[in-house]
Amino acid sequence: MKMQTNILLLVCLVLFTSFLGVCQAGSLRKNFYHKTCPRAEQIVKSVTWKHVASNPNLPAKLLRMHFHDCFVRGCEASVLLNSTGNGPVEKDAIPNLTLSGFDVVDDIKAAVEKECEGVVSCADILALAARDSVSFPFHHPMWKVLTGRRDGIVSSRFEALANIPAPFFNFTQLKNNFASKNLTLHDLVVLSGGHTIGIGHCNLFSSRLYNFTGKGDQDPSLDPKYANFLKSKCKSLGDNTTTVPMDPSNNFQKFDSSYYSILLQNKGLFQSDAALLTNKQSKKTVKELVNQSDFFTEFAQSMKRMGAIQVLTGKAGEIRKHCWKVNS
Ligand code: HEM
Ligand SMILES: *[C@@H]1O[C@H](CO)[C@@H](O)[C@H](O)[C@H]1NC(C)=O
Ligand SMILES: *[C@@H]1O[C@H](CO)[C@@H](O)[C@H](O)[C@H]1NC(C)=O
Ligand SMILES: *[C@@H]1O[C@H](CO)[C@@H](O)[C@H](O)[C@H]1NC(C)=O
Ligand SMILES: *[C@@H]1O[C@H](CO)[C@@H](O)[C@H](O)[C@H]1NC(C)=O
Ligand SMILES: *[C@@H]1O[C@H](CO)[C@@H](O)[C@H](O)[C@H]1NC(C)=O
Ligand SMILES: *[C@@H]1O[C@H](CO)[C@@H](O)[C@H](O)[C@H]1NC(C)=O
Ligand SMILES: CC(=O)N[C@H]1CO[C@H](CO)[C@@H](O)[C@@H]1O
Repeated sequence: MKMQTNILLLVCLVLFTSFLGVCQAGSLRKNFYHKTCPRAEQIVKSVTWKHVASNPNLPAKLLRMHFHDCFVRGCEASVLLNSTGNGPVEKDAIPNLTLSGFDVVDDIKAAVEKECEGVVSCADILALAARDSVSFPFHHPMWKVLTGRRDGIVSSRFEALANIPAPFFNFTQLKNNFASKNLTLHDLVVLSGGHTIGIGHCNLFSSRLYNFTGKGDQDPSLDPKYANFLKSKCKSLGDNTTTVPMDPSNNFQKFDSSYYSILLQNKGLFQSDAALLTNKQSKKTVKELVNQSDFFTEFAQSMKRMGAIQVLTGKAGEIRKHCWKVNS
């Protein structure tokens, strides 16, 4: 993997001088706004950091929002649209019930618009804000974000439900879901590491505690002591208000490789987490990613691939004036 990446980099470097563009994801580019809005990325970062400084839960919200955006119609900010009465939008879909951070995106957009009106897309703002929020404690960018995305004009709840993987998915379903976005098994394991930060609602995993096969039983693949802890938090199957940290090992706000360590201790919160141990190849990758510097390197690569899913570029789509509604 490392080797391949290095060779690719080398090939890119050689080709770069003669054929600009070959090594870009789609037609996204590094610093797309350097002429049209030179301070855009700086503004996104400073507004994001201002918010994260007072809300350490924000990185998890923005990272998940970017993931959801990219998996439905591609990274084109459809996740940010509010319903206009013409049917339910992505925000209204079940997986979105717990998304938040929309107000932060709106705040960033307002600051960017003040500097350069109608230039910077909401899709790019979301991609940058996800990166910048996670990077805040590290004081440097944890992955590169190419820019030049444009905003879509459609959002539907139906599509969100059909495209976002569910927490009860098994390995095959997860792999197929990622393959449908041209993401590999490796990307699946690496990006699942996003669950090193943030929280999960009880009802999304409590069947593992109380009724795994419909016989009032517990998921045998879940560590029994951890299951007891979870039961002490989640008192019933239908509890949709209580939340627990997804990473029980240390600080659930800390972006690190501990997701893989707890997974190997059978403390993955969702069935979709535990499922990564049910396949030989993916289990091997889980073990490799316990190494934090390897996880960070691989996460950067996979985020770049996720951030390029079905992007709108060139003259496609539009640059929204407000992230919550399409231009009229
Ligand atoms: C592999 C398939 C995935 C499934 C089935 C899945 C499922 C879930 C579920 C059910 C939650 C809990 C939501 C809640 O109860 O509020 C969650 C949270 C989260 N997910 Fe995923 N997810 C997946 C992949 C990803 C990816 C690729 C990322 C980003 C790289 C990601 C980042 C997050 C984050 C940061 C949270 C915490 C959100 C918060 O604290 O509010 N997930 N995920
Ligand atoms: C759009 O929806 C969000 C919640 O999804 C809400 O907080 C916000 O006020 C709405 N914005 C407008 C302008 O209606
Ligand atoms: C995964 O789930 C699908 C759909 O429910 C099912 O057809 C398949 O048999 C399951 N695969 C495994 C390995 O359990
Ligand atoms: C995946 O790649 C194929 C072949 O290049 C392409 O036709 C398809 O649109 C891609 N799908 C996504 C979701 O990017
Ligand atoms: C457990 O699942 C079975 C089968 O789906 C169902 O009949 C039963 O009502 C469930 N038990 C509880 C307590 O919900
Ligand atoms: C939580 O469950 C209650 C009772 O089943 C239901 O009325 C409510 O709409 C649910 N809330 C959410 C956010 O799903
Ligand atoms: C983690 O991987 C890096 C290189 O990928 C290596 O230099 C380092 O020794 C590894 N750390 C551990 C604890 O194995
Ligand atoms: C955060 C967010 O936008 N949540 C919305 C999810 O969808 C429901 C309707 O199904 C809205 O009431 C929430 O505001």
